[in-house]
Amino acid sequence: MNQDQLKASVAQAALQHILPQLNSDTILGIGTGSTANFFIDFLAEHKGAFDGCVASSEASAERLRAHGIPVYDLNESGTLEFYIDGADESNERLELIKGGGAALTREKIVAAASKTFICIADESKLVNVLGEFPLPIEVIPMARSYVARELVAMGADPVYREGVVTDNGNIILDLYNFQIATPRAIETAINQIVGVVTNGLFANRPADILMLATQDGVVTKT
Ligand code: ABF
Repeated sequence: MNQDQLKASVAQAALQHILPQLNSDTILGIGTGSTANFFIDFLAEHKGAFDGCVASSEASAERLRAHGIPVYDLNESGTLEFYIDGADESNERLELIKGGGAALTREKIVAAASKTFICIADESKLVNVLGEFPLPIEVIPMARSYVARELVAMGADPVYREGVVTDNGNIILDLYNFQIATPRAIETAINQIVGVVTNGLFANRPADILMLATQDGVVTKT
């Protein structure tokens, strides 16, 4: 299987996992990215089986609406039963780096508001130590240089993602050359820098279930 086929297979497996637990009141949290897109497209075939979705990005909201799936504001939905989303990296503790698609803040909010976070990815995303993938940080635009200096002082190499404005009107700094041996502590420390909206480490609230597509089938880790 190529990478797209792997992504489609894990999206289908996640759908089969949640389908028996859906009812007409269920509102799902839906993430962003190519794996989440496969999930949205498969989910559309079952749109009578649940109420609707909260999306972690404008792009996913549009894709859901195009399938005729109702999209709710998180403020009107209450706690979500499941959040299904991809990741850029995961370790064995299901701590993640997310935000390669610049939707990290909304993703983190939807994850926080969900009972069960199911992360779907192909096996290339599983690593021993997080940080090979550059860690995204969403920053208030006027704080960009200040935050970058603070991150350099932490030993990282921040790079401004040119031309990208998040759905919240902010900018992204990507941290290169930054091995993350203690994800929970580093997530908390970066969030303490004034001007940081959030960072792409999902360690204090990791995934609950990681479904990984391999050439031999989908492996589920909890
Ligand atoms: C999102 O999608 C992000 O947090 C992450 O950046 C990305 C993973 O992308 P893909 O599924 O396209 O590999 O959930």
